[in-house]
Amino acid sequence: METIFAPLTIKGVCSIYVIRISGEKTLECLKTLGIKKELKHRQATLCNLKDENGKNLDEAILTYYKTPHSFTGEDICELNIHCSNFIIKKVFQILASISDVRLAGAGEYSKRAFLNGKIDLTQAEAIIDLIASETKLQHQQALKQLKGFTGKVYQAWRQEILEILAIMEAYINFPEEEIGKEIKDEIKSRVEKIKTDIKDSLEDNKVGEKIRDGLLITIMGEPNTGKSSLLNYIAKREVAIVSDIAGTTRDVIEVSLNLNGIPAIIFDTAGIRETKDLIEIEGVKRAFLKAKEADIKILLLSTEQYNLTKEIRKLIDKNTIVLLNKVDLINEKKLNEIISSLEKKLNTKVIPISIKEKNGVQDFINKLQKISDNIISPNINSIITRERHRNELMKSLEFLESFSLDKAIELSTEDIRLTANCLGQITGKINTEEVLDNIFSRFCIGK
Ligand SMILES: Nc1nc2c(ncn2[C@@H]2O[C@H](COP(=O)(O)OP(=O)(O)OP(=O)(O)O)[C@@H](O)[C@H]2O)c(=O)[nH]1
Ligand SMILES: [Mg+2]
Repeated sequence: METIFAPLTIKGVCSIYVIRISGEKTLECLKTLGIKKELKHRQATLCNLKDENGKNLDEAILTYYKTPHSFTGEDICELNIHCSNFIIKKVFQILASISDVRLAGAGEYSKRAFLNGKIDLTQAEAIIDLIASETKLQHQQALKQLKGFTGKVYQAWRQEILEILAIMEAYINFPEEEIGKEIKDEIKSRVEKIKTDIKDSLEDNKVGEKIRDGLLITIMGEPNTGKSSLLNYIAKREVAIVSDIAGTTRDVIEVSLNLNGIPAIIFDTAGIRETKDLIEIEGVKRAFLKAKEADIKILLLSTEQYNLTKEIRKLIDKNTIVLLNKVDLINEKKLNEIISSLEKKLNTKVIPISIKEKNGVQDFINKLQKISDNIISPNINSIITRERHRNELMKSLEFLESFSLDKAIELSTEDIRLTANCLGQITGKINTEEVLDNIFSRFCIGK
């Protein structure tokens, strides 16, 4: 296999730039860079790098990892060089001039680590998640997965399935033997147990995926109630255009948020109303779609506009926060009247706010955090963190559900074998090039 090299850091205004070399020719690469010193495993060594004419190029710190005790399992050397365009270019040129040495492709280090059995696929995915993590929960989840917690669960299920498979295959190999009742009962109860475990893991409200991708929060309401003003307030910047013209927002505008460690994406949408304007019609359609896929909906009414159409009312559920904005425009008596009439009609609490005067907004944020917490907390330790894993588990469950010892043994064994395949796909015990390419192509160079 070719030896590969790539930067681990980005060129910019910084002092040190790190290049990793991995593969059989790592030591030859170092020699070509003029390094004569003997390098010790996992030890940093100060070295002089030379150019192709043997002239001093840089003073660098090199860390060497001897195969198989490295990230990729191959010989690795990490060069900490000075971040100069000239030095970087020279080192790249010198390395690329060696035969069978080339620049690494996207995700190639992690792919080699996987192929050499250093990490499983869930751990490879966790590397991407860890690097992308922005909130405490994302960080915790990715780290747990990187430590192998997720992979171990899938592995244990697969192992159990493989043991059941072994028992059943023995009977296929010796057809004259009848499966005794005791063994049948044992197989049945072991299959039942895994089925329950997989079912339980699937009933997690997709919290693992929500932690990765963020809770979806949609602000909706009639035109001019202050939806864009609310988004800007939450985002602490002017992301959306605010105006007193009804129908200002026509597309979906999104902002990422960190709700006390919980990642979220909040969407501002077009004001919902009947209109003949084609662009606005499309905006309203998108607003409804966003409201439907949201984990949390914020229905924004205003003291100028608090009538509710049937369509909007239908969208209200237990994860909807109803806000009455622009309370600065009316007196307290009128406000109390409106609030109590709305609460009676909608059978839910209505929070009065004035975005203009920043009144009541904290009550709203507290409520938003409480609802987010209620969605995430019950399943905070869910195992599934990606749709890919969920799909394989759903397929596994289908095979286990179709499994029955009343079928011909060859058929029931096939259900178990297919279950093992699906579970194997998650950690990569059974790998198809397609799955691998799909996963590693999401990495960038140097990972
Ligand atoms: N008095 C008062 N005016 C407000 C308040 N919040 C927003 N506004 C004003 O209400 C008008 C509409 O605000 P937007 O945020 O554009 O409303 P919107 O709901 O996004 O409107 P569309 O995009 O048309 O659906 C603007 O003139 C805002 O300045 C408030 O708390 N009090
Ligand atoms: Mg708007």
